[in-house]
Amino acid sequence: MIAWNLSPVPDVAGSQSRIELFDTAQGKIVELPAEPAASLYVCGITPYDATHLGHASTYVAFDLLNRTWRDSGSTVSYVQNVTDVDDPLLERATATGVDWRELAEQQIELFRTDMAALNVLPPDSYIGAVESIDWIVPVVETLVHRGLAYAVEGNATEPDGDIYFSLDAAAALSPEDADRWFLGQVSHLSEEQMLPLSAERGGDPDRPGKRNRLDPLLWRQARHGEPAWHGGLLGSGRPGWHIECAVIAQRFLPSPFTVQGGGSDLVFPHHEMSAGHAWASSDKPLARHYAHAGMVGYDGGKMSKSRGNLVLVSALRRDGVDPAAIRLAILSFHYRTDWSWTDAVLQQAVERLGRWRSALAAVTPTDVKEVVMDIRSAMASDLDAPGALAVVDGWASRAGEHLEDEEAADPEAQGQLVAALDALLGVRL
Ligand code: 5CA
Ligand code: ZN
Repeated sequence: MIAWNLSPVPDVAGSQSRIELFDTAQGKIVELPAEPAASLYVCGITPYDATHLGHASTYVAFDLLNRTWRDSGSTVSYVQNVTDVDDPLLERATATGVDWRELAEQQIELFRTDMAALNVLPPDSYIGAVESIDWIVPVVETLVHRGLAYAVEGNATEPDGDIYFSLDAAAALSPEDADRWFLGQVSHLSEEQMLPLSAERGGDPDRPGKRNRLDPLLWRQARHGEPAWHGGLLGSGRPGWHIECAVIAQRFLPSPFTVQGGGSDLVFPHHEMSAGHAWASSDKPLARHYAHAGMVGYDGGKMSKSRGNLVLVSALRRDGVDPAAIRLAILSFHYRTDWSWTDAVLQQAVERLGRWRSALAAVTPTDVKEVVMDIRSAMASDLDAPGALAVVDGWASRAGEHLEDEEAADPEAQGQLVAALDALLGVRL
């Protein structure tokens, strides 16, 4: 599907060097490989309640990685999916009496306009689950042929033939291979810790007939009233969630690609299982590194539709909030922390943006050099956006003192600073 449009990233003199990022799978900060071509997959929306501040914050976090990488001289191949058919979307469509395709289309369009407004660079490939089904089916067939997936018998309510991934069979593959996949590779959770998370996040640990309670669904047979597609030997149905991302990522990016990203709610089971599917179907690791953004709540609690406290980017924009201020509010928290959206957070961002804009009148070429150098070093250090904002704050307060006695503005320096803040932080002054 089409992504969204954004004007090109402005040029900034000089460049970033080594980039450090926290890798969830390794449990520590690592130096990213200094390669000319980096690759990034970020898990996209399930389009039924887009775009709340939590979504926005996760995409802004990986946009910072994208921008920091580009600033280091790498090209970045960026892929994002859209889970445009899945249980929660179908449930919401039924509950609201809207066709599921129409609901998805509306929400995807809203997401595109929100992302463009927040100055989030678009992915090179923006791929829906529905358009991937023809690529997913042969991969699941391969897993069945290799004895790494199996069909479960039905019962009074469920049909025969739902296909599950065998975690135990996959974990036994190539034990001597240093790159091999094992359960817990990404999350480091124990199976006791995994079970409740699996139930909470789309899994079905209590389904009878599964070989391991944590085995995830690969292919769901057609049910009455649900959309279904031809599945070759698998029968008519639709794909499970984790296989969608594994197949899309492997189709559009190298194996392994550099960074798999998403919110921390995806560490388990989603990224754990996608990594297992990729390994079991291709003998190649999915990604070199796994990075996760913290969860955003509202006023100290969870942000959720059922609590009626979703803060939507589109609603803020409708109220006249400058999208640059929304982005600055997000950047005021380190991407790995869990934080809460409040009116005060937004107010502080609006004021900060105002201070920066006024200070532009007194910017000098030396200021630009220093600010750019210090932003670069903050961003290279695990995307320390709050550190970068502190750098700009420092300049703005010094510049503020000189506003009165400044003879004439320096339009060239102004242009350079505006370009740098846009290119490096995605903030448009
Ligand atoms: N379609 C799947 C991924 S394949 C999905 O999780 N969709 S989603 O719409 O629920 O979330 C989209 C992205 O936003 C995911 O990366 C998710 O981790 C992230 N996300 C969801 N809720 C929050 C939140 N409250 N705070 C931060 N990030 C969030
Ligand atoms: Zn995903």
